[in-house]
Amino acid sequence: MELARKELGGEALLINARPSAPETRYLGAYEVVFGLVPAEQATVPPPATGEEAFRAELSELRRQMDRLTLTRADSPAGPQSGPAPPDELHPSLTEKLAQGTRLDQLFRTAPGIGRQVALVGPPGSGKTSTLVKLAARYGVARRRTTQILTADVNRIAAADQLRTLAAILGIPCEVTDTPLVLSHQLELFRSKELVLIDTPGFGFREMEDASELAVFLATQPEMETHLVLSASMKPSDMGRVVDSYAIFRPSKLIFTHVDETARYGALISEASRQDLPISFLCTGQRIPDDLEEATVHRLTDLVLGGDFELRPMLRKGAAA
Ligand SMILES: Nc1nc2c(ncn2[C@@H]2O[C@H](COP(=O)(O)OP(=O)(O)O)[C@@H](O)[C@H]2O)c(=O)[nH]1
Ligand SMILES: [Mg+2]
Repeated sequence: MELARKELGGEALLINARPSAPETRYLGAYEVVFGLVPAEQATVPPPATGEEAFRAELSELRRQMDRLTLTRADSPAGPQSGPAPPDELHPSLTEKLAQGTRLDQLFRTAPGIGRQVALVGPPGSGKTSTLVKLAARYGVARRRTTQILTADVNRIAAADQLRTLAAILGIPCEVTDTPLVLSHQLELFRSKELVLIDTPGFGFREMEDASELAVFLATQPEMETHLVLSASMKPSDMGRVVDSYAIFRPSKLIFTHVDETARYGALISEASRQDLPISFLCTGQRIPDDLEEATVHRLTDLVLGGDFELRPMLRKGAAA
């Protein structure tokens, strides 16, 4: 970025970055394309020093990320159209609330990530974008040595998309097409302070294809697997997805698309039913801004904000 700004001026924008082809690698590890936007649109801050420079660099990265649109063509959990379906708490939860249990006692949160993290979940739930958010927040911002691995070789261009995003962050990204390769890579990168693994999204009818990867991840002692779910899913669909992903033995839940719904009953129901803590909430597409560490306070606030019928139940529980 520094060189580009020297040559092209403060408005230089990173348009593309990818690992160099073997024949041009002697020139450098990455091939980058810079461009200029008209002066009135340019918002690149003036060069700064120290902390300020680091922040400017981060916000520049963020701006670059925003320009890259991730595909969501295969998303069964896309934005809601039409009126929201009626909210539906799992009957056992409704019963507990009626008996006086407080809403905030029905679920747990466990924000943060371990050293080896895999994100699993249905297609379009937000695994790849969440992984990049985590890489920026827990890798780049904390200056940890980070490695991204992607097992998503099923979808055309999925790995390229992640590679591009990773290159912008300056994080190496390797494709891993079988659990055997993945196991070699985990060994190879065992000195990295953070290893993030992206996985393909498996639909209901594809869960059989998931079993080899699921067994591998579930039996890695150090692996922390987060199940990524769209908060805007219908409660019954979410329940089915969570049940089918049990083969991965996820230890935490991440809810994405929190900005696209006002109904959070399904989210709380599943967290409670599975007794799995919620680690993060994703509230939009911006990388890495739209990632929040889950807290009980924030979640109860969400539920009460969107679902007024629950208010008396919470009060009743609180009084009890
Ligand atoms: N509005 C909104 N969009 C999101 C959120 N998380 C991901 N997306 C978008 O959902 C689409 C699918 O995300 P992606 O990460 O590719 O899903 P994957 O198939 O599970 O890897 C992309 O367009 C993302 O930008 C979120 O929290 N809110
Ligand atoms: Mg993906």
